[in-house]
Amino acid sequence: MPYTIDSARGIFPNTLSADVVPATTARFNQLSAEDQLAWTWFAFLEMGKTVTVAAPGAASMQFAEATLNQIRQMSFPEQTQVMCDLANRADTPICRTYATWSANIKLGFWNQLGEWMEQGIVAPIPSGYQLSANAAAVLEALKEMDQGQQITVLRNAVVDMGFDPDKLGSYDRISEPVVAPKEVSQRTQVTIQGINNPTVLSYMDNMNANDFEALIKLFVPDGALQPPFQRPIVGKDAIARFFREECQNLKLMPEQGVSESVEGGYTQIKVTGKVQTPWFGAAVGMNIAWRFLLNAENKIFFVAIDLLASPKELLNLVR
Ligand code: 45D
Repeated sequence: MPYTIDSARGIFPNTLSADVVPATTARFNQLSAEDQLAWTWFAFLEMGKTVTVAAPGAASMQFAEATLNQIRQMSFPEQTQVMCDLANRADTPICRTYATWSANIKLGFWNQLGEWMEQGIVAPIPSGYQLSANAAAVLEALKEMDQGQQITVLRNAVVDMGFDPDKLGSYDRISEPVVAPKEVSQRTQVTIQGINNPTVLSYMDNMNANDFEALIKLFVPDGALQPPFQRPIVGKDAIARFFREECQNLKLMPEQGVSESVEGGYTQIKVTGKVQTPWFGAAVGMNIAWRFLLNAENKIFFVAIDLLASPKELLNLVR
């Protein structure tokens, strides 16, 4: 076989992803817990000037409800302690519960706490809180980014909090209920300038329809999917789980692409375009590249999803 997952990761090496995101996340993680909470608060207020978060429905939030109510009953100092524990990734019952949640449940949990902080139900960031010089510099860096990059930094901050899931041992993962795929009559079809490969088109259309069963059939059994700034997820079972847990109600809007035959009957295809998350809807269009490697049977051996460095990168289809 001409490719391994590892070598596949290097296709279209000219693709410039937004390295500023992991760099900023690393700087954020160096801050004290107090600074992290205040920083996220200020970052969230900053974002709120231009976009609003779409709060998840009750069905998605039911799993966080018990913990949220527990926090609601606490005194302000206790609430502050819980939030610092989460930022510190401490070993507490709440931090352990948090670790079992999918990214969307974690985001919904913080979104609720943020609302309660605004309403005075949960301890606010003390008025006049002074960010450390480092934290202030990281906030300035965030302001320079495009919105897609900003929301990715915020998402990373939230996902990394709580007890380390790798240290939990075996546990039940808690994620939102899976929605039914869209009715066939409700589905839309993408068109991609320069691309007529049916697998790539079906990938986009099935993702947009939340039809994860059809979507996973496009992959080879030991295929891999690499989300932005992450290691590849390998194998159909793991990828299918990722689709159910993290990919509901995304909107993929691919625009253009380039396709090229490579060794062993494989085809490499790069597509660029926009992606919307249900959290922000049409208000935030992330600039994305998909780098596909398809085998001779036109099955997906590998696909990487990159958050691009700039809108200019949308036009970079260099092989
Ligand atoms: O600490 O083709 C307070 C894949 C202060 C699949 C707070 C994909 C205290 C394959 C403000 C309360 C998924 C890879 C905190 C495509 C405090 C595929 C709260 C890509 C924390 C295309 C903060 C999908 C809050 C992509 C509430 C790229 C923060 C999806 C909330 C990207 C932040 C989705 C939110 C992104 C961030 C979503 C809601 C980046 C959401 C980000």
